Amino acid sequence: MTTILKLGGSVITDKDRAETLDDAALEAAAEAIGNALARGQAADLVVVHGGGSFGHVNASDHGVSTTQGSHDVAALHDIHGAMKALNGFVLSRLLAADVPAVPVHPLSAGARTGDGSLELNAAAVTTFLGEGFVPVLHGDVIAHEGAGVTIVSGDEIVTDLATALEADRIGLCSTVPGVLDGEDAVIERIDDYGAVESVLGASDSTDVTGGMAAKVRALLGLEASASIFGPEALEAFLAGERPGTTIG
Ligand code: IP8
Repeated sequence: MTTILKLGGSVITDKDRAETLDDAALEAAAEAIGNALARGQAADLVVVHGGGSFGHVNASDHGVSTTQGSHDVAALHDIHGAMKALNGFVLSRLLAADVPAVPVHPLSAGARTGDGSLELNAAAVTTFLGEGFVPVLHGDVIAHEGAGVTIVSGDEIVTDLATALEADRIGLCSTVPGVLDGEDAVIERIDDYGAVESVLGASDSTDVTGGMAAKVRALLGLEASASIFGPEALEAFLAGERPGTTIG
């Protein structure tokens, strides 16, 4: 049973203050994961995290997005360095919670072809899983044929890995308790993008990879259904429940 869990960048960082962790939230998430593993839940777990206040500002300063590339090696190191720094914090909190976490940096594990398709080599992830580790990936810069480097978001990594690993469960831990309707109530189930398009707004901080609408659209394309939920529901998700909004 393979589970892919995305920890949203806005959950684990203070999205409005440059390169600032939300350490309490990160530690709580790490503890929830550690507790689940100790109880024998979420056996084959892959963690992916977003950037939040790390990476996005660097990317936007250098004019790099998922489609707009750069050949500037300094830009590459600046963006990757910010994401690697955040990944280091995530790993340290997971290790402190007894999670056997290992980094897998997308920069060195894949590329985009000329048409922008992502080709991620999942060999390290599957082998780490088989050997009992918890691979931890993140949004990153990635080589892009004809464009230098572009951004790959954590969400894109989640959807790509979900297919490659034939994941059974996909969870996106976000700051909100699910996808919200016009009255801020959690929508229990989404099967069709058109039905919710009008209530899905854009993200309000600097986010070069695009908010809730993009998440829902990508998750609807997957074989397995996915859950979007808030940090308070992380333990429930890892225990096998479907908190928040179920997509697809
Ligand atoms: O927060 C972004 O990852 P995301 C990674 O999952 C960047 O969109 C900007 C380098």
